[in-house]
Amino acid sequence: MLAMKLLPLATLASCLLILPPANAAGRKPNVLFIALDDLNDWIGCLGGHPLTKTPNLDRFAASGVLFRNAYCAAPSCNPSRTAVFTGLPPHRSGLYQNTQKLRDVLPDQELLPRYLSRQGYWSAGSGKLLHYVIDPQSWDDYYPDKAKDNPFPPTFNPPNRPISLALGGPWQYRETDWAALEMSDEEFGGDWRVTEWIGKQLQQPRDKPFFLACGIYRPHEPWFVPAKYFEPFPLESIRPGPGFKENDLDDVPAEGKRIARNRYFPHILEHKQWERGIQAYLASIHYADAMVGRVLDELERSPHRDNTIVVLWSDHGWHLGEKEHWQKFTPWRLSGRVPLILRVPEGVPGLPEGTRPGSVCDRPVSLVDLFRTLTDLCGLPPKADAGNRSLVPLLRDPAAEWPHAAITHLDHPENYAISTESWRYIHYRDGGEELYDLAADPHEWTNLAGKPEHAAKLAEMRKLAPGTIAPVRKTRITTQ
Ligand SMILES: [Ca+2]
Ligand SMILES: [Ca+2]
Repeated sequence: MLAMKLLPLATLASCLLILPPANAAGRKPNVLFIALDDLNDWIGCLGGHPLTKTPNLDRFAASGVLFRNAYCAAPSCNPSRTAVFTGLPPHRSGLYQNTQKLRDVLPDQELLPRYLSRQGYWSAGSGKLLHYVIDPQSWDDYYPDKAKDNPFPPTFNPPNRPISLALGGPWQYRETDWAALEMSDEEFGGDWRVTEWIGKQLQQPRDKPFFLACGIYRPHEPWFVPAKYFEPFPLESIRPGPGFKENDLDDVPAEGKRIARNRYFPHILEHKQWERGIQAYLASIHYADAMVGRVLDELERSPHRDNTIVVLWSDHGWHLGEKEHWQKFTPWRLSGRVPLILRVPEGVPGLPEGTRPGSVCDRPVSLVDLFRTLTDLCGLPPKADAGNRSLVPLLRDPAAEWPHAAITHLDHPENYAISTESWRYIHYRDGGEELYDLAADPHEWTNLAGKPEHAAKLAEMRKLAPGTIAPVRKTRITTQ
């Protein structure tokens, strides 16, 4: 009798030993993580510019949840990406600027890919995911070469630069330049190579769930892309973005004017390059969209298609003359608002029903919440210090109650913007303030901060600021 009773127990034990390291529902889901660089809301499904052509982003949005009020943690590459990969916003990490080196400021922080690897995942990436470094310790594999800590594959660089925009002086970023290149995608290299490698990874059988991160560099400058991507945008059709308004800075405080007037826009006007710049940005977006399409197509024919969460985001937006500004680094919506789309298949531990195709969510969310969102979706323990806000309730019901605001920090701890669903508040280190009613004024043309009838709303928005704001943490390197 004793032997007969023990046998099933032994059998059960052996069954437990051969189960995969996943929950009872099955294997952990894979994550395909697609980052775009400097892409503002000029995508079809966000309606940012009437001429833009982004059929692949739009079809992906139609298959999942499109967040229409998603904001970066900071409107520049390094702090925005660091926040995504650590789960720490700048006001907690002290990393606010492009010049602060990740591993000087946060030597021991575990980044998302390493965290997932420690939970049984295979983590790999390609292209720009962090700020011009790979951080090799964080990945199991990386293309082109983890050992060289350079995330960029070979990319064609035209000789005799600049091509379109004369160099105005040492203040000008030398990559602010644009041109249509008479070559194929493959000859151009760059993001084509990144997406080629990502596509190959998607076709491989895997004995572990994967975290696969695809860093697409366009529409980051320089706006050189193959000529075919310029074709839908003839120069005579080009118009400024819908957010442009003459004299829009008249009601902006002094610190806002200082940030806006960074010399680029007058320089571009002087050289009669405004329309050409807009054309090149649209072409670069169209190219980036085609690269996204390559990855989505590879996922469609991948054996992992039905068990892969897809996340697509841009690190921040971009101005092309709006508020007399050309570039990023501003507190306004055009810099801070980003495309964010998630698609979750059925059977995922944190959301067994998956996302509903064609969903839109207007709640204000931050990219810094992606870390916790992914660990929740994958059924993994949350990273202890990465904040506790998860987007899963909104993936389940995009209209769910959401009492939170999104904070976007500029390069100084006392310069920040707070976004709710209908309002935006901007605070400057010298005490200057702006308040915008997004329902009536989506382009932030009319600053209501000084209007007595909006005093109560202003007071309400001020209270949403973080209670504690970390100072800028010093690094060994102080120049870019
Ligand atoms: Ca960027
Ligand atoms: Ca204005």
